[in-house]
Amino acid sequence: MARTKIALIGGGNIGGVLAEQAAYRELGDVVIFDVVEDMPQGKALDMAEGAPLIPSDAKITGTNTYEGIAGADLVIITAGLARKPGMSRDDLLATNLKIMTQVAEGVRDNAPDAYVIVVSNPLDAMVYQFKKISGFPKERVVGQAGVLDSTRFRAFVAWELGVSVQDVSALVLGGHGDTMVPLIRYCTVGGVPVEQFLSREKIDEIVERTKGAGGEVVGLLKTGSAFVSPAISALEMAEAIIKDKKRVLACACLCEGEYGVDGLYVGVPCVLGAGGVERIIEVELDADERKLFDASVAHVQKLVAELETGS
Ligand code: TXD
Repeated sequence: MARTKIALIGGGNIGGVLAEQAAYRELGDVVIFDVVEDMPQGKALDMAEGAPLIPSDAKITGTNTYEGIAGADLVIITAGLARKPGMSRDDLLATNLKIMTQVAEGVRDNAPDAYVIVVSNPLDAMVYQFKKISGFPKERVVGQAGVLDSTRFRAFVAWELGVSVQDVSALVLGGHGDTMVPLIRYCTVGGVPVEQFLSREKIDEIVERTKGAGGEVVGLLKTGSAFVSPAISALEMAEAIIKDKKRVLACACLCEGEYGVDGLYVGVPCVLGAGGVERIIEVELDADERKLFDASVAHVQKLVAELETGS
């Protein structure tokens, strides 16, 4: 049986970590596509030469043509500009919209049966654009944001309590931006609600840090944005699909009625397995959570409206 073929569109910071981890964990054979000549080939060669030490028999190659991704089973898209200090994710819309349109055409024409995970920012608008241009069914097009926002929330809670990161579970819904909605009531430590461990003030501090976590890293790096944690987050989703794990993860899914949202990609919990987004889970939101979620959806709606007018 042939190994799963994983195509990475964009071989920059996130694409590089994705390639390394996907291949070294033997999730599948990996091909890196980028518009920069020779760069994906160089990264692939470097990783392939390290593979005997891991050891991994997965093949890693690089390409500058879409024919190179032909027949991919899974595609992860990180192509596009990343933030620099002072920029919001939304500032990337116009440039990344053009890039995403080209990418969607390339994937549609060369890997028509692929499952697709979009990572490029502004995430909720980019995954919407990919779906629109590719015409792929909604089960096969999903965006990565909630896994990253949730893992950041988990890390902050675990550090505060001095417990294993593994024992903290968290759920962050809504758009991937300042309006994201970390759900305090659904954050647990070893199954116990976090509110039994931390004061409201402390929790609020952690929520604010989670919302600004991407910006905090950008401010320190200065030359780009976070790339290890976003790559590992996307891989968590990729693995759920490849291994049919039916993981319950917060992902940007096309909502068609769920949560009262119609026709927009927003972060909601879903079951990810061999069928892609197999189902969206509707958790109960109280009045305050609902208000925050609706505000986040309104923000995504505004971005998508800008996208539709081509700005
Ligand atoms: O959680 C999330 N969703 C994210 C998303 C978390 C962090 C950063 N996130 C976004 O991912 C970020 O704002 C960017 O929009 C993407 C990629 O971030 P990365 O840090 O990997 O950016 P790089 O290092 O600049 O890499 C982008 C690559 C680079 O090699 C370009 O040459 C390439 O994209 N690129 C293209 N590839 C294919 N096709 C086209 N047209 C193209 N244009 C540029």
